[in-house]
This record gives sequence, structure tokens and C-alpha cells, in this order.
Amino acid sequence: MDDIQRRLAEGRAALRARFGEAMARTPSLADPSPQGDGPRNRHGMPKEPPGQNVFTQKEWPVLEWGEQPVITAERWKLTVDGCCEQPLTVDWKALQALPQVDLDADFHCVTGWSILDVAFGGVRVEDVLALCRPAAEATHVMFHAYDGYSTNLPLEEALKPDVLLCHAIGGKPLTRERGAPVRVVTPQLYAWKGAKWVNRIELMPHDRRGYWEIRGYSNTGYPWRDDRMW
Ligand SMILES: Nc1nc2c(c(=O)[nH]1)N[C@H]1C(S)=C(S)[C@@H](COP(=O)(O)O)O[C@H]1N2
Ligand SMILES: [Mo]
Repeated sequence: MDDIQRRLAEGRAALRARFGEAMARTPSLADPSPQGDGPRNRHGMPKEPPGQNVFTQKEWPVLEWGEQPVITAERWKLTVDGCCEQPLTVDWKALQALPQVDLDADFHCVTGWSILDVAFGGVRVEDVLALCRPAAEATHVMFHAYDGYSTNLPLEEALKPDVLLCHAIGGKPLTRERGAPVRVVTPQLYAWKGAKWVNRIELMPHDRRGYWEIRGYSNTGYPWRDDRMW
């Protein structure tokens, strides 16, 4: 095994040992019908979370609080820092060198629409967290973006295998309005938890609210619990 594969395996195992139980207790895994009546993460199930209307992928709205930044792959950099033993900078080339994941998942906006079965491609947030080795006191992360956006997650959500640093949708590179070159997606939570144009993951020793969490959105954001505002 080369060095990066070994560091990934060790880092993932350490995080599973620390957060595996908390991950299993999250609503999407612990609730009796976490994803409505269907199998986990809804694969193929014709039902959306309470209060959501299904839009087609063509109808997918574009939402952000401000301007859409123009970030080329050459300029893009992700800093992973804060409460961790090995702060990192990941550039486009380093991102492509990490294990690549393709998955079909749903996208639920808190304003009441869902897009089903989107083909997301990218790298697991879990893997960059495995490489940065969160310190013993780290409990939460804040995602920051080039447009000044931020959103927070507990590590037990950020480590889920479907939380991606997404660089492709439907097999094509992300477009500017979708967050090019790299955005986060959080299929088990409302979509505001996924920062477009992401440029920093800050490891934190306690929780802190992000852009929308300060302005009234729920701190947790579980679509299947209709968990929209605080
Ligand atoms: N950087 C950044 N990311 C963001 C936002 C934003 O304003 N800035 N808005 C969030 C919200 S509220 C939603 S619903 C989704 C929208 O993603 P979309 O434009 O691809 O539909 O992006 C999320 N990520
Ligand atoms: Mo949103």
C-alpha cells in the first residue's frame, strides 16, 4: 500500500472508532422510517420527505445568498485546518488523486423542492478528514466558501459516506452556478448544509452556527423530520 492509502485507512478507522456510534444514532440511521417508507436514502422509492415537491433535474433551481464567484480548477484550493493534527491544503490535482466516488442521491431544499436521483461524483469529506486527523477535542466542522457562505455540521454527519466534495453532476463537471469547481453535498440533510464553491473545512472543538443557521434555519436540518427552522 502506498503512503496515502495507508494514511487514509488509518485515519478512517480512527474516525469510525470515535464517531461510529454517534453516526448510528443520527436520525437518518436510527429513526424507524428515516427515509419515509422506502429503503435508506430512498433509492428508487417514489416518495419525498414531508412538505417537499419533486422537481425534475431540468427544473432544478439555483440558489445562493449573493454573487456567484468564478473559481477555476487551477485557482481552487481547499484548506482543512483548525482543531486537527495535520492541517492540509487540497488543490485540484490532489483532489483528483483521492478515491473517487459516484453515487445517486436526492437533493432536498428547505424552501420545499426536491430533486431525486442525482448522479453526484466527487471525493468523500470523510477522506480529507481522515488525512487531517481531527484532534481529540474536535466535534464539529464549519464549511466555508468563496462567496462568504458558511454552514456547520457535527462530525457524525460530515463523516457519512454520501457527504461529498462534489465536482461532477450527471458525469459533467460542475457549472459555475452549481458551485464550480467543488461543492459539498449532504444528501441526508437539507441542501443548505452543502456549501457551493467550498474553500475551507474548519475543525471545531464545539458547535458554531453558519450563515443560515444564524438566520433562523434549523441547526440540524433533517428532511424526513420536517426540521426546517429553529
Ligand atoms: N457557497 C454557497 N453555498 C450554498 C449557498 C450559498 O448561498 N452559498 N446556498 C445553499 C442553499 S440555501 C441551497 S438550497 C443550495 C442550493 O444549491 P443549488 O443552487 O445547486 O440548487 O446551496 C447551498 N449552498
Ligand atoms: Mo436553501
